Amino acid sequence: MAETIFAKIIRKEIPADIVFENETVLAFKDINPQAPVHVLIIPKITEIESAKDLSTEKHSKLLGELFNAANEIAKKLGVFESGFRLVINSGKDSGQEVPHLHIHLLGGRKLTWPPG
Ligand code: IU
Repeated sequence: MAETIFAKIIRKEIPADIVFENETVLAFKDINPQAPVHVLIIPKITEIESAKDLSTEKHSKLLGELFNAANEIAKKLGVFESGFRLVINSGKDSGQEVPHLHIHLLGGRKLTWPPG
């Protein structure tokens, strides 16, 4: 699998505005924010390209950690009570650009539905 820019961000080879980090998860502000709060939450392991690669056997713990991180970040950035949206694009039709699993956390304004 080709290395993505997110692998370089994980290794701190290129800068990012990091808002959360632990042993397994990294989260940083999206460079092209679509809402006042727009953070990408990613696993530090690089082999999961998208949601379709997730399995209960291999990734249950990691998924719990990603969603725990999302809640912590929402609290830290002040959108936990007002509400926020978590989005995972998976594959071509979704518009996924970076083949490294990432959860978008969006908030800080009234979000419309359905998304485009
Ligand atoms: P997508 O779900 O793969 O479409 O989302 C990729 C996101 O990564 C997108 O919102 C970009 O703005 C964002 N991003 C980034 O924050 N930093 C980068 O260096 C690159 C993309 I490349």
